[in-house]
Parts: sequence; C-alpha cells; structure tokens
Amino acid sequence: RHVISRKDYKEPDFFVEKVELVFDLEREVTNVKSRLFIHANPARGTGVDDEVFLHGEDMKLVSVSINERRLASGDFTVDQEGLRFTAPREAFIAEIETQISPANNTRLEGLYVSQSAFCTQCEAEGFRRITYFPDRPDVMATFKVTINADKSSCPVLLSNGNLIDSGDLDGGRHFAVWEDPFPKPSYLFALVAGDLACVEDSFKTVSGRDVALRIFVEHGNEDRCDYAMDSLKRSMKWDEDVYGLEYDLDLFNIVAVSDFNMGAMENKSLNVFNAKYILAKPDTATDMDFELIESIVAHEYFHNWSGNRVTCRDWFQLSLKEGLTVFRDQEFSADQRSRPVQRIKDVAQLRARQFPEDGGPLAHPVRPDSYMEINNFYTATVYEKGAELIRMMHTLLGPDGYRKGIDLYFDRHDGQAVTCDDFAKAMEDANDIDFTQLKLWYSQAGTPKLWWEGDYDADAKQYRITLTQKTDPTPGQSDKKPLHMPVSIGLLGADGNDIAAKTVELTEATQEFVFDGVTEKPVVSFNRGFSAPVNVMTDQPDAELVFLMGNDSDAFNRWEAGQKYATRLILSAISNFEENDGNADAALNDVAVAVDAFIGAMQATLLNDGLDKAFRADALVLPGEEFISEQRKPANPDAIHQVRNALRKRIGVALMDDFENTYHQNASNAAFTPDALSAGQRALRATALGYLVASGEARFADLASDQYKASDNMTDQMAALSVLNHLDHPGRADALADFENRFAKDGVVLDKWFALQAMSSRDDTLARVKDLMGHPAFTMRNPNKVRSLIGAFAVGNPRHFHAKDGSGYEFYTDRLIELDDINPQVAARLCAPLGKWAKYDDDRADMMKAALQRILAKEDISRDLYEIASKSAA
Ligand code: HT7
Ligand code: ZN
Repeated sequence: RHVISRKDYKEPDFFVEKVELVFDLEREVTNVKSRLFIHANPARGTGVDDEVFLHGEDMKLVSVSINERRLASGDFTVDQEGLRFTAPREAFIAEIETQISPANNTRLEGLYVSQSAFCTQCEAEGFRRITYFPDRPDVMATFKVTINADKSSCPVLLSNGNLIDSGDLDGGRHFAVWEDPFPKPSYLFALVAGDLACVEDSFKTVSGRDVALRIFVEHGNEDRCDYAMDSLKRSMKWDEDVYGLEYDLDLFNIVAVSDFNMGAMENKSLNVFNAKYILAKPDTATDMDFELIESIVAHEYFHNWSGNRVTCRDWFQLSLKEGLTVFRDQEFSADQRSRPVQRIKDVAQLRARQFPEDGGPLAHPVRPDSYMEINNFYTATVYEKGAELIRMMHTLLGPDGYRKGIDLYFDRHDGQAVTCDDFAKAMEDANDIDFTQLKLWYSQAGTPKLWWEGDYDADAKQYRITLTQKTDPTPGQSDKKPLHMPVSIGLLGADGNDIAAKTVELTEATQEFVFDGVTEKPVVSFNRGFSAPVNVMTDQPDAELVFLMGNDSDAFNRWEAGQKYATRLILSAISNFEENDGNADAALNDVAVAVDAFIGAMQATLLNDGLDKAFRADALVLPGEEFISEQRKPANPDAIHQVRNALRKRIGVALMDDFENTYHQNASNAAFTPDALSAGQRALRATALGYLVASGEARFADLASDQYKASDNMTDQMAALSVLNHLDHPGRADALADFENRFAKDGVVLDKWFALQAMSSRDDTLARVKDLMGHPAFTMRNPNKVRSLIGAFAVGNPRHFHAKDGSGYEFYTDRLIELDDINPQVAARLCAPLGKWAKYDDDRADMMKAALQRILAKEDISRDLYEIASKSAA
C-alpha cells in the first residue's frame, strides 16, 4: 500500500492561475468542462521533465486539449491516479471534459446527490472526482463556475464567490455563473444545486459593508434556522472584536444537507453543513444541539481566515488550520457561555477521544509524518490536541503577545499556503521568543505523564514543588524528549483561599519551582484550567480532593478533583467487585467511608447556590464508562457498568431529598430559550432526575415518564427518555412510540431515536438494533443513520459491544465490511473501537483482533479501511 511521507514534499511543478468550470448537471451523468490556465513553477529546477500530472479518479475522460488543440490518445496517459501529458514551453490553457455520476456517488466525496439536491465535498481530495486537476492545497487558483441545470428541480444554483450572471436556457434549463476573486485550493471549491428554501439576514461589518447572509434548507425547515443565523452573526462580530478579522465578500451562504460525511465544510463563502448542525427549534433540538450548532457555525466561519485566506501547504499541515480554528471556536463558546464550563467540556472531550487515540495503535503527532489516506487524519489529535498546542502558545504569550503573533501571521501569509512552522515563526518573531522546544508538540506523539512532589519549609515560608515528565513510546516513536509546557499551580490555605498562584514553564524532564511567602502548609491545586494537556499522575489524599471540590478558586480544578475522587472510588470498587464474585453493592461497602465522604462532597456541590447550575450539573456527573475503562487494564466492561450504576444508586438514595428539591425548584414555566443560563437550569434538573431514577424508587420512573409527556421541548423530553431508555417501565415503550410517530419523516430528529435504542443497557438491545436496520427510515447510505445506530452501539454501549460471547463484535464487523463498499471514509472512522483490543482481557482481545483480520481479508478493501484496520491490528 502506498504511503505518503511528509519528508517527500516537493513544490508543484506547475501552478494553475485560473479555472473555468462548466457543469451540465444531471443525476446520472453530469458533464464537466474545465479550462485551466497553467504555468510552470518558476522555482522548479532546470532539466526537469515537462510532464504535467493532474489528479483524477473514477471519471470518464471525454477529451483533453492544449491551447485549443485536441490531444490524440497517444499524447496523454490516464491511470487510476490521474492524467499525464507533456507541457508546452510557455504558459498554456488545458481544456478537459469529463463525465461523472452524482447519483451513484455513495462515498459522498466529489459531486453527489443528497435528497434531491446536488452538492459537493472536496476536502481533502474530492475535487479529483469532479475533474482532472492538481488537487493539492498549495495550488491556488481563482474559480469561475457556470452551472447549467433543470430549472424546476434545481431553481437554486450556487458556487463560491459572487453571482455574476444567470438566465434561462432551452429545454426548461437555466444557468448561473459564479466568480470567486480569492485564489483558493481546489478543496475549497463547492457547488450546490437544488430546490431549496432560503432564509435571509444581513450583517454590517466593522468597516460598514453589508453582507447578505443566506441559509438554504429543505422546504419546511425554514423555521429551524434562527439559531444558526444568530450564531453566524455573533461569530462574525466576535472575529472582528477578538481577532480584528473582517469578512471579505458581500455574500455568505450556508447550505444544510442530509447526507454528509462529517460535521460541516468551510468552502469559500459557501459553507456546506450536515443538517444536524443547522436545524434546531425548541421542540426538535436539545440544549446540546444548540451548543454544537453555535460552535460549528462559528468554526466554519472562522476558517474564512484560518484556513481559507491562509491555507495549508500540504495535508501534513492540517492542524495549521484545524488546531487554530478549534482553539478559536472554543474561545468563542467560552465568551458566549461560561468559560469554566466550556473548558470542562473541551477537556472531557479531549480525554475521552484524543488521549485514547494518543495511547493506542493509531497514535500520531499533531503534524503526522506519513499517511495512506488523508481522510483518516481528521482526528482528535490533529483537531483537539492541535488546539491545546495553540492554547499553550496563548498561555505562554499572554493575550496581547498572542494577538501580536496572530496579526503578524495573517499579514505575512495572507493568500499563501503555509506550514505549522510558519505559524510558530510568526508567533516567535512577533514576541521575540524561541518556541523550538514547544514545537516538539507538533512532532512528538503520546500524552505526557506528569508527576509532582511538594515540600513545605515552614521556617523559610517556602513551598518547593518538583515536576517530572515522561512520555511513553508510541508506534514508530520510541524516544521521547521533554516538552515545554505551562503548568498553572495554585496553593490554598486552610481557609480555602489562594495563598499563591502562578504559571510555571516546565522544560526539563525534572524541574523544581519555588513559591515564596507561603505562610502555612498549603493544599495544591495542580495544572489549573488544564493548562498543560497531560496526564497528571500524582494522587492527592481523599481529604484534599474533597477540600478542592469545595474551595478551589479554579472552577475547572473543582470539577477535576471530583472526577479524580470518583474515578479512584470506582476503580477500587471494581477490584473489590472482581474479588466479591460480581457483587457491586458489596464492592462499594468495602470502601464505604470513602463513598460517604464523596457523597458529602457531591451534596455540598449540589446545594452550593454560589456555583452556576451548568457547572453543578457537570460536577455531579460521574466519569463515563469509556473513560474508566481507559484507566484500567484489562478493562472489565461489565464490572465498570455495574459498579458505576451501583454508585449512582447510592448517591441517588443518599441525596434523594436534595435531588427531589432540586428537580422541583428548577422546573420552569417560561417559554424555552436556548441561552446558557436556562440550559444550565435544565441540565441540573436532568441530573437530579437521573439520580432519582437511579435510586431505584419506582415513583421516579413515573416522574420521568410524566416529564416526557408534559414537556414541550426536546431537551426535557430527551432527559426523560434517556433515563427511561434503560428500564422496563411502560413509559419507555410509550415514549419511544410517541417519538417515532412524531418524527417519522424528520431524519435529523429521528436519529436521536435510533441512537437511544442502540445505547440502551437492556438485554434485548442487540436484537433491537438488528431489527432497526430494517426500519424504513434506516439506510446504510446515510452517514448520520449509520453513526446513530451502528456507531452509537459501539461507542455508547460498551456493555453490549463488548459482550462476552462476541456477538457485539460480530455484528459490528459485518456492518463495517458492508459499509466499506458504500462509504469507505465512514467505515474507516467507525473501525477505531475495534482497535482498542489491548485494553481488554485475552478473550475479548482475541475476538477483536479476529474481527480486524476478517476486515483485512475483505476483497477490494478500501485504502481508508485498510489503513485503520491494519494499524489497529498491529
Ligand atoms: N475542514 C472540514 C473537514 C471536512 C472533511 C474532511 C474529509 C472528508 C469530509 C469532510 N467534511 C469536512 C471540516 C472542518 O474541520 O471544519
Ligand atoms: Zn475545521
């Protein structure tokens, strides 16, 4: 299999200055004519051959002409990768005609059909499925695009940039011509055509330009665009205020489609979104959906500068745009909502997705060194660890220094395709600082481990803290160097106030830092705000964790202390569980004192009206089963499930009155609004309901059932349904039937219904999932459906996925093999859970490895799936 290496990067031999495309849209056969204005790269060495190579896959080539002379078949070669011909001496025009079939494009890369509309997805390498082209991000061209299509089925014709012409054609067809003045790589090209409704608004930029904002959706969904539109306007304003970046065209379009491989795509001035991340109104979307819409709309908008105006030189530099843009969207959300709650969410996500990736067979650096299929590198590491790297720069430089670096970066590189080194250099030059060691975070994979040891000298009033870091080997990288990282440390006195707080810069393997003027032996609040994205290894005594839960001025570390305490408790109870013949209650009895202390701390958090409700809701949630399974080898999914549930039950029983009060006090008669404050109130109430039901008292299952019936918003309904989902209560069947009835024709909402059932811990879940594959709304061709039913089963149902008899693995493996023929990109993404075999007992590990071998034995396995399965099996 062909491996592409970063060290082999070569500048392109030829550039394309301008592209003119003409699309004759038909579902079965679309004709594409392109005119490419090509010139040789002046920097290319002398004596190189004059062969032009244009990428192209899965197309019918109709003709090629150079400077209006049609090439005979002997004048060019075409293979599975593309088209080659000899270039004339001077700059020239190549005209190429191809045919493609959007209706048969199940991979959803290139031009495809979603519902009745045509749309494109070109990142990373989809443009080469539309026409022959140097489909690499360092070739930037201006695009002029003509779209011809049937007027009645495709009244809306869109591409990037400005509409410069439109009109009717013979035979019931019409056309539109779009021109994008900004040179861009082919991955940012987009085209949409269909019968879509349009919701319109506008934004006045800081310099007074009016920008028309349009969101296109399927007819009937016009009333679900308000939140996305509002998020877009807030993002535009935030980027002006915080980054000094203004939008650069007079039009910004968003299109929502039902069939999409990822979340959304930042094509220049024509963002295409998975409908799930646009459509929302109170009775169809939860608070979490609203939050995601806000952050994804912002993320794609922010790419207009961090990604589009300054783009990546090659795909190894993907984090240049993704890490930076994730950091930007995280900070936007923090400013719109609660900063500590946002940080807790981001860190929880990093630990749930990126840490396991960095510690498993698919570990790779933020800037990978090689790949087989670039689609497999849109990973938590590139995105989220990449964002942590930018966050560390922000912490080390401070807000002003960071902004100086950002200004220099955009000034220096506007209109260019650049590297992560170029970004770091701008930060260094603007601040006269050396980031040589910090840049190791780009190249070194693995989550560092960090230990600390403190020593208090009462006479000298000094607290000395020694930090030690180590990163374990990862595949292909055995030697790890010490990293540069900012570590924020607070010292708390007995009254709970900070005696001292500072951010130290760790650069050595072991390093000591001194705090002066420390008047009493402090309790340490370590790595506040998760300033360094590492695994902190030092355990603090239970009593200190309880103290931090109640007193730390850093809200993130209050939450962190609770998570640490809960994890420790659950892990020791799991060991007892295995010794106690699988009795979860007895296992908890063995650590009864610690359980009581923990419940006391939880109660204090629950009743602390000084803390915001969203924070309290997060702080009361126990670490998830997946997270716990990462902390223990071999992981025992049954034990984790049972012990965690037993602890939830204890908390529910012990704090029943408090939860009941919280539940009733937080009921609201006001109309639903998606703001953070109201969402926090609903989240706290949902947490209370969850614990009440966990207590096992039947009346609370009735309460959940009543809540489902009485509430008028999806957040409260899903809160009720999520707890009923695991029970035998008749309210479960009633609610699921009601849900199905109400949303039978509503793909985006019905996905919640599929996912709920896939994640149920009931014994009949696998059988039900199999049945649901035959549901009229289910299709393997729609990635959202596949993720909701099949993906949710593997990721959200550890107990059934890891069933001892192997039935979960067998079912899942069959689906991946089936899916690979339809959509390799999605199949490859879903393969990762099978790669975690090393975390499980020998029987499970053997079955998971056998499943990977079965996948690898598939005839015609895609490059996408092969890369993930082979690396996971190694
Ligand atoms: N930049 C976008 C990435 C993306 C993508 C990548 C591969 C295949 C399909 C895709 N759809 C979108 C999304 C983003 O990070 O903003
Ligand atoms: Zn992105």
